[in-house]
Amino acid sequence: MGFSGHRPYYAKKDNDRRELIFFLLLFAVILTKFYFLELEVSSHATRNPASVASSAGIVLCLTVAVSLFWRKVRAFSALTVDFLISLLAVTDLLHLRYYSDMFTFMNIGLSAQVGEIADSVTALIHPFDFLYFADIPLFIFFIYISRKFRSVPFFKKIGAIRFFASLLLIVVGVIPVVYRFWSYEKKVPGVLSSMWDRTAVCNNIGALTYHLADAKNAAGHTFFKEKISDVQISEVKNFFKEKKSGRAPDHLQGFAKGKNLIVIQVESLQQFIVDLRINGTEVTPNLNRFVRGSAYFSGIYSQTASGNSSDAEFIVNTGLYPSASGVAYTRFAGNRYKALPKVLEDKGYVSLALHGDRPGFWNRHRMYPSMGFSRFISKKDFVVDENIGMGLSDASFFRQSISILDNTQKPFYAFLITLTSHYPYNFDGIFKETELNTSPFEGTLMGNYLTSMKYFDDKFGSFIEGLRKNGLLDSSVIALYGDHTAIPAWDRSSLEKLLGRNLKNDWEWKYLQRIPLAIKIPGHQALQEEIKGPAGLIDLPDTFAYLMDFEFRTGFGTNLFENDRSEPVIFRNGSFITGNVLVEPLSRSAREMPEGKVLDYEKYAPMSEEVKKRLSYNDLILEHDLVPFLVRED
Ligand code: GP9
Ligand code: MN
Repeated sequence: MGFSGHRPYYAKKDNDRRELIFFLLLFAVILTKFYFLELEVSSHATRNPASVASSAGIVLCLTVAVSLFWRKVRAFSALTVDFLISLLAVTDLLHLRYYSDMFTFMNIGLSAQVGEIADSVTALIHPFDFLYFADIPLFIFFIYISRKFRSVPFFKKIGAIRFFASLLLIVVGVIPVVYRFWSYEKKVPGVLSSMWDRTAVCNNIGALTYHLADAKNAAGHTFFKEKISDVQISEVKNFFKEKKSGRAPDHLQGFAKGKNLIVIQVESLQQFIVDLRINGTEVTPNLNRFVRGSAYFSGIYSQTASGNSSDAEFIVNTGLYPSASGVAYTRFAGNRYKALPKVLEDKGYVSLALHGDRPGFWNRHRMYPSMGFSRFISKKDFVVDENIGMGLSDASFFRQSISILDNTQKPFYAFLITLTSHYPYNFDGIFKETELNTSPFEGTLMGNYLTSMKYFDDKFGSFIEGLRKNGLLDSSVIALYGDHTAIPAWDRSSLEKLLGRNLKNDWEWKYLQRIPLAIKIPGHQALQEEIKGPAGLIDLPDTFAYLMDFEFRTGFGTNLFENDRSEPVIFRNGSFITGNVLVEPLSRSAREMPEGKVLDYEKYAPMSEEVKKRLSYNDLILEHDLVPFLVRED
């Protein structure tokens, strides 16, 4: 080769620069790829300096780390890293186009769904996407040409100075990443482990930092899982085998067999809304009428944890408690469930979920198939003719749902989740369409909440009318409930003012944290009295099983129509309600609700142990994917 034999003195320096240029280019190119990816996530990518620094920090660590590899494999390793990271970016692109969601390592292994997207890859990929890999042949060409015209090696041995300088650069790279993790978690606590909206996380902290957080979650859940013994599995299995159902009225048993099931989960519908009047006007006249024509349960407590809406959905469909940490929908979408949609599909039903948000929000696009829904009609499928707040307006959602249900094969199980009445309840369209004098709460969170409930009620009224017209009202069990509470503790005083009662103490406040549940049974008269006993959404699958005559074997709930219910309502933090007593084992307290009379905790200690046991069984089921074992006959 040209210069061998009499190497000029500057060749060594020249050589240094070529390798440096190579890694600098690699650094810049990777960052650029993610810059463009972030524009696909949102054309208004936030890109605050801390997020940009974090992305740069990650790429710096990667490039510097790979630059320390053995000289002979350095080029190959660097280009492999480049290829893999480009593949990650393109996978994100395809996910964004297909699910409106980022790719997550948590969903790796959901084979059926990987297959589903694989079929569509050719349809989703655009010719410009190949540009994400275009740098790789250019780098190869650069190395090839450089080697052709230089005798000195392109990649150098690592000396001590370079080694320590590289370590220093890695430290420099790590600092902004740690800072961004910390600052984002501080601003939105729990966001990185819950990941309820991956695109929003990505928009806030950058795609690379999102992937790092996601990889951390996936690794944590995969590698730090405790082993489970056969004895533990049998213990959990026995619990469900021995779970007894209490006596319930015979005339309701199987009364609604073969009917359609329509479950409506209403965003932020809190119990105090039912029959509420403000300035002489009923806030939710249609809901109140529906409640009067149904079995109405006024003692239902929200059992959701950090998964909010998705936890309510999870509880209602699986009969399991939410995840102890993180969110069941994002952590355990790969599990095998015998959930309501699956059980009903096995009985010849068609199960479909309808929701006006992006399919990827809360990982629904993954979780629904796992629970056995064969169809998910999301914002991607609805005609988005009206957008309010987070997605399709309830008006349009209900209107379109009517005709979808009309055209669905019978019997069906339809799970509808509303969206417009989402915190902070102040989306423009709500006010345009709703008349309600909320004085003296106009313009406040409470005033807006009442207006959004009135908005929901108007649209719900039209939905019920639509069902009546197409005959579905008389051929379907319709259950309606609120997913979780609406008024945050900081706004306690508004609720006190609205209801004219004192809510200063925790037990008074807790009593108000109820959500309504109404079940309309076709062909059956409404129950005369509301059912006031404490219960939870976890009891819904067993209740449907009783009314519609099917078996539901893997839920922790019990039938809500049982005569002498004594089951505790269990919350994810281990506290529970039994009768009218709120028990908090962590502080060893037992108090009557809502008056707050102190009771002897010791009396409730055995039940606290039972509650703890059930929650630990729940964790084992989720962590170790035990549902298939629970239903296996052996
Ligand atoms: C969005 C909606 C979110 O799809 O369900 O509700 P949230 O979990 O924030 O209450
Ligand atoms: Mn919600």
